[in-house]
Amino acid sequence: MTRQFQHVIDGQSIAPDSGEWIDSVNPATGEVWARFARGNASDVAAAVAAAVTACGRPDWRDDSANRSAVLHAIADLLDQGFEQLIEVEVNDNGKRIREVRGQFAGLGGWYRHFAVALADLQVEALSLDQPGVSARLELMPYGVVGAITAWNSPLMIAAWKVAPALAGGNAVIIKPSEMASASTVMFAELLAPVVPKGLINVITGYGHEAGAAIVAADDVRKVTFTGSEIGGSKVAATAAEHVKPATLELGGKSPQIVFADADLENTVNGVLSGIFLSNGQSCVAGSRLIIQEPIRDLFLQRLQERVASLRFGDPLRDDTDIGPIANKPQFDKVLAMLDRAKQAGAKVFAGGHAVKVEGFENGYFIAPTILEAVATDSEIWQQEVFGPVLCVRSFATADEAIRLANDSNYGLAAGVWSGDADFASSVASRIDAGTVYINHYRSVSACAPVGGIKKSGYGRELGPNAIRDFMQEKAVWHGTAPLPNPFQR
Ligand code: TXE
Repeated sequence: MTRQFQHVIDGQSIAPDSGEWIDSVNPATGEVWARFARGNASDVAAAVAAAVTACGRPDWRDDSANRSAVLHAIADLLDQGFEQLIEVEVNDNGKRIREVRGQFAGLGGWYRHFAVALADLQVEALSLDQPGVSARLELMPYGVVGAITAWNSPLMIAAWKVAPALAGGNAVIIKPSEMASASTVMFAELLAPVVPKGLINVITGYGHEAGAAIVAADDVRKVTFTGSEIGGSKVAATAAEHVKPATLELGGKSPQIVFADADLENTVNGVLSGIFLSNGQSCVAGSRLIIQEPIRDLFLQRLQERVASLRFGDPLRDDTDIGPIANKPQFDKVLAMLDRAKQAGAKVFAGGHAVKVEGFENGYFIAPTILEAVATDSEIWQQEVFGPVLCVRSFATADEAIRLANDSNYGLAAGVWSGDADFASSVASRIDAGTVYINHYRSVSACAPVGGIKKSGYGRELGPNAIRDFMQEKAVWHGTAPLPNPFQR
């Protein structure tokens, strides 16, 4: 039976004003399993009105102890209730249940971190360079924040935006992807008993309709976006037109630089998890393997062996290694890029094609793919695939490796693998990316900023400034000496 997911506005489940719905296809079966409300400007206006009221209440805006208590309550409820969100997420985007369970078991932790961190938001005295005055720095919330998220990890991406935004005294309107909205709607409904009405609203629908209406709404004072480069640039343009800041977390083509002295098995594990977890549908996917010539053949052989042993299957089963690609447009996009790469002469070491899985014949499965790009200006080497595709090039010297790594329009993440920690550290300093991992990959922490440079976007999420990024500074001046007559002759 098709399940139905409505908007969540002012703590209530609300049907779409348009009366229209968007089908969601289960990517393992190819069948419609749910439908989402098709949001429009009228739905957005209702959510904005609720959010304005909610974040204007003094017990929210001015009471950090209350905000902390609400965030703790959200964290507790997620710790107790996350299991009930897992299956809808797997049905929606095909992510393996083990990965979804791992992400959801950690959801409460993001909210708990910011429940504690907001205690650091103290009013600061400013030391001025003038006599007769003193001043202090206050932080004030923006008010209503629009949080636009993608289909690959909807609730983790939402947590990175919602938790610090609430900690800073804002209210949020989340617009999940039209490809995978179910878990976000259920998340808001689950939290309704502990979140004051109107602080967390969810409007589902298309980006150009519901998403664009959120960005354009006058009372939405800041936007935070995760998604494609095209979507991000449209959001930024609309935000600029309406004079509001936007933070953009876009794609990547992250390099993994492997030096000949790296620990072989550890590095193989890191490279495999970097590209093939979540089928490569991760913004930090380590999709370019830049490997030193002496170990190239052995390393590729180890990767091929490991990839050959992976089991395709039902993403709801714990023993499945490879589930489907998240949706049909993404499946078609990945296969088209693979076809073009092969036509351009790429040498395929593993995969490179769709896979029929018994019992899931209409599912969107693609074999984990390893290929050697012929040219550094080829599409497959330069463009984000957002799929299970690892491109390989070899190098002789560290300078060459760094040049290859930095020859990209993106700059989100990178990995450096070497047995010499000091050397690896010096290489890391020369990589153009928002995050560089040494002999490690993929970890995220509320304490470390995440974000990109170049076409990977701008602004950061998480890290020590996460709450401040959802607040604005106010300088409050006090005169402490009598003022002279300004027109005294
Ligand atoms: O992204 P979109 P899609 C990349 C990946 C993928 C491609 C397309 O390469 O192949 O993006 O994915 C909303 N105003 N990433 O189509 O369209 C949209 O409704 C306001 C990288 O999903 O950018 C959704 O909620 N909102 C990535 C969100 O933006 C708009 C994660 C993302 O959708 C909008 C996902 C508009 N004009 C895809 N247009 C990552 N960095 O992790 C779209 N949206």
